[in-house]
Amino acid sequence: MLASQRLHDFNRPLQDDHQFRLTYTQDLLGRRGLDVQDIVRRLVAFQVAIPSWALGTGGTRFGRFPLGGEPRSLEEKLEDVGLLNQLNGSSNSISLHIPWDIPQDVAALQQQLQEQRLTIDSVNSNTFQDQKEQPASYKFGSLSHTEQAAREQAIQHNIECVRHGEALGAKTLTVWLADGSNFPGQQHFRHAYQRTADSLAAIYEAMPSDWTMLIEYKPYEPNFYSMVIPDWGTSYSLCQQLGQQAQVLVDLGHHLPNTNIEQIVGRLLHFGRLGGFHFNGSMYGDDDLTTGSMKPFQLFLIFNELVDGARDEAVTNAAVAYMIDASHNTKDPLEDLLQSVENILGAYAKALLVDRALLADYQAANDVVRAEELLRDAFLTDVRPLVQEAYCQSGGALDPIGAYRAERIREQLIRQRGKLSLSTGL
Ligand code: PSV
Ligand code: MN
Ligand code: MN
Repeated sequence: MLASQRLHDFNRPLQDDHQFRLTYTQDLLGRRGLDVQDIVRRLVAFQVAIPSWALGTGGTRFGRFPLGGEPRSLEEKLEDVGLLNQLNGSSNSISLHIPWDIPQDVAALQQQLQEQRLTIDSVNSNTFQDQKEQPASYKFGSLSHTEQAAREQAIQHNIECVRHGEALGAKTLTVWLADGSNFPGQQHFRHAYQRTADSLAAIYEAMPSDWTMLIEYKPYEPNFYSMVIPDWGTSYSLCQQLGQQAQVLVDLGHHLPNTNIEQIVGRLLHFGRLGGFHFNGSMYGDDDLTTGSMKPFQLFLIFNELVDGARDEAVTNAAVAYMIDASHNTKDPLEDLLQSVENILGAYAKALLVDRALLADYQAANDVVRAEELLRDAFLTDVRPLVQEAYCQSGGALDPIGAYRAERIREQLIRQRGKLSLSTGL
């Protein structure tokens, strides 16, 4: 844990410059009738969950090059998330992946969560790998498997995930299935879908009534001919059959190139089925790069839909869970997560600048150019002083990565955990 006095000392020499930039931004936006304090309050309240599997190096099926100081246990993962949250005040929860993160000492973990003011966001099941001593193999699928024993095993694993989550106060189960086929003819599309729907129904029934099941889709990989849940339409149809506690999860990297993700977000909001996000950056596919590193305009347009939906009384979508799903082999994962959160907050801040009434007028008048320019103007506004102010107001660092480096945190972690420590992950 970082002493808050250290962050205070770190911020002091940066305050003068920050205040200058903040005042300028406040004046500029004030002239447009925007309430900057309200925007900052919203940024302070906005929280993005950190996945346990992003705290170490990974995200490659080739070589893994450990950076050192990676968390070796769930307790150490919580420590890392607590640290991130101290630095930026925007990451107060962690997503777990079972069996990598099976809680051992539940009482001790509960206490740690309380001390670090963290919560467990979601529990992710893993039926894409075989575990030691597991009787049935997932080589040919899990919830969709042709053999009942494999399906049953996968169902029980998901229920077990819910039980682990319950012990720690989580309320969300995220299901991502690797099920699918690699060659034409390998799998009967309709039957595989139905087996999956039936398996999900068994899990859904075992879930407590205040839990949400998030169903993730992905068009390819590890199966390259067909995935059982390849697209939002399939996720949506499964949710419709399951009930109101089932919601679609949009992972930004799980789309074919050039997919209009913001429109998918708008559609799901319209249907009240947008359950959550896995934020990441994508150049080609499921690249799991830093959020906002590749397509910042797209990220802004996604937030534009979210803000629009939140302000529209006709939209009855339940709360959306925000998570990061990334994995790195070249960057320090903690620095990457700080960057990702900053880009997410920036995109959100920009979406809050959009004059929705004016946009609606332009749309009604089919003024294509003005409507587009309105969005571009918000996107091109420098909102960094607002994000920094939000960090500051939540007791964090004006420059989280700067503070992380100044405090030599990675070096400290290497001293504590060793140069070769490898965290469990993808
Ligand atoms: C695999 O594509 C994946 O990246 C999915 O996005 C899941 O959310 C994540 O792994 C963790 O299982
Ligand atoms: Mn994901
Ligand atoms: Mn993925």
